[in-house]
Amino acid sequence: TKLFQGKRVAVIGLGVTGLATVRFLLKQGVKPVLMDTRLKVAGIETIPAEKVDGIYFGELDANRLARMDVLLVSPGLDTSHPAIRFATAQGAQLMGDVELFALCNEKPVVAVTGSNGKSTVTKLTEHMLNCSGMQALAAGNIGLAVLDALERTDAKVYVLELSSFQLDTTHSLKLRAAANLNVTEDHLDRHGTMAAYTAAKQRIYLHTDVAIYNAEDPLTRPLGCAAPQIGLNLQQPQDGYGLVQQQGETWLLVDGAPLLPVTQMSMVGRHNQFNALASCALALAVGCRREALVQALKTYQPLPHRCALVADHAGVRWVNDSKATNVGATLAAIAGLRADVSGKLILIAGGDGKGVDFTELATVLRQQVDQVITLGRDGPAIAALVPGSIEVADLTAAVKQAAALARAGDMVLLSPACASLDMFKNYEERGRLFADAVQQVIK
Ligand code: UMA
Ligand code: ADP
Repeated sequence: TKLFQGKRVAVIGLGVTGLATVRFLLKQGVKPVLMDTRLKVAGIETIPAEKVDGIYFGELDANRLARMDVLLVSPGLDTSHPAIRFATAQGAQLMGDVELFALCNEKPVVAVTGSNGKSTVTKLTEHMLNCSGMQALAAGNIGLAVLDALERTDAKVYVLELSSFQLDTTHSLKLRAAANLNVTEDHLDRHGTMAAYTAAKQRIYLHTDVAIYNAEDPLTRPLGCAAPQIGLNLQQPQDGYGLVQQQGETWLLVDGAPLLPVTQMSMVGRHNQFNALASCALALAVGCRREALVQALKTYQPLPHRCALVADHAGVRWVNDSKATNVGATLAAIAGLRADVSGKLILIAGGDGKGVDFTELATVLRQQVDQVITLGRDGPAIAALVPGSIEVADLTAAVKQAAALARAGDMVLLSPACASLDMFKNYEERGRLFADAVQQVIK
């Protein structure tokens, strides 16, 4: 309750994060000023107007901000906004909801960041700990605001998914273990450079007891971090983690001993073997039982829209990987699935590329994909990488085109390498429409 006593506090951004922050501050007896650059936001009516010190919509007022002592800024808002810069130059303290969580939380926490695989590792780690009877709760970028999670008395340990934006405004989060899964090009429209994006992800290691990184991705290697490190390496086991051959099968090697054959995991694909190792390392760091790791890996229900089989009809498999919103994710999906396809791999890609360079895709598309079908704003840029690509107007047309080409043994994979926002509400809607269109063509 001493928190922010006598201080003027602004909550900037009133989405999921902002509203949770306001609820938290009201409980602490703080009367914040609320702002959002949008003209209206859903859910604001749940906040009693008399309990706060004003609600301001529209462009941020630099002078109003400069009168504040503390700015609690949402992750969706660019902290390089001139009004925010002006206020911090006058001495206002900038922090995010995760920092506020860190200042108040007393339970053990593990956390995950990375360009791809965060949600999978977060949910899988939560499942492992719950299989071990530990009452874990996943929160953060996965959807449940960390300050709402803080109120949950049923939670005994937190598994946080942290975005680069959340890490940028977090300074004192103490972790039992931290994992940075990979760093590939994404969000450059906000971070500006790969160096800035990489540095934001490195912040996860600031105060951790164990630093888990991807030994095959140099950008994830902890810099200036004194904590014990675990490098995860699928090519060559190290630090007790990797893949080993045993009884003619490939097993996960976890903490120095074989754990389980990968064929017994509920998830497929090489990237998910990596995700499994990361989750095991995180879960063990907070005392998960080994048998619970095994049970969890066998029973984990993959999240929808991530390499999910939506139909298997006349020998053709249709896979929805709509969550692949950047190049790295699509490369992982192709690498993970290709070996399992006896016939042609037909890829549907395209959408909003967020200003990235697609050339990294070219070789893989030419060598591993048999037919590329593109749509969306940046569809033409992807089609231009591969001779013989087919450009279509929308997702339904893409599915029809794929159905006309597919034969028994083939796989049709929606893995766009792009955000969905040019044509859909979000990646979930894109994935659902894909599944619906598939049902139409196979019936
Ligand atoms: N916005 C404004 N003006 C404002 C505040 C926000 O225009 O004053 C816009 C933002 O640019 C953004 C949208 O409103 O387009 C939402 O931003 P927000 O900060 O209010 O977001 P929240 O609703 O609080 O949701 C955030 C995370 N969203 C972002 O970081 C953009 C959610 O992750 C997260 O689940 C939630 O907090 C709870 O912790 C979503 C996400 O898309 C899944 N994350 C990005 C990603 O994974 O790529 C980083
Ligand atoms: P995030 O929460 O980071 O977006 P998800 O677990 O939701 O990650 O997975 C998003 C996409 O990234 C999936 O569609 C999948 O194809 C791909 N992916 C998952 N794990 C990895 C990984 N370890 N490396 C690269 N790509 C991955």
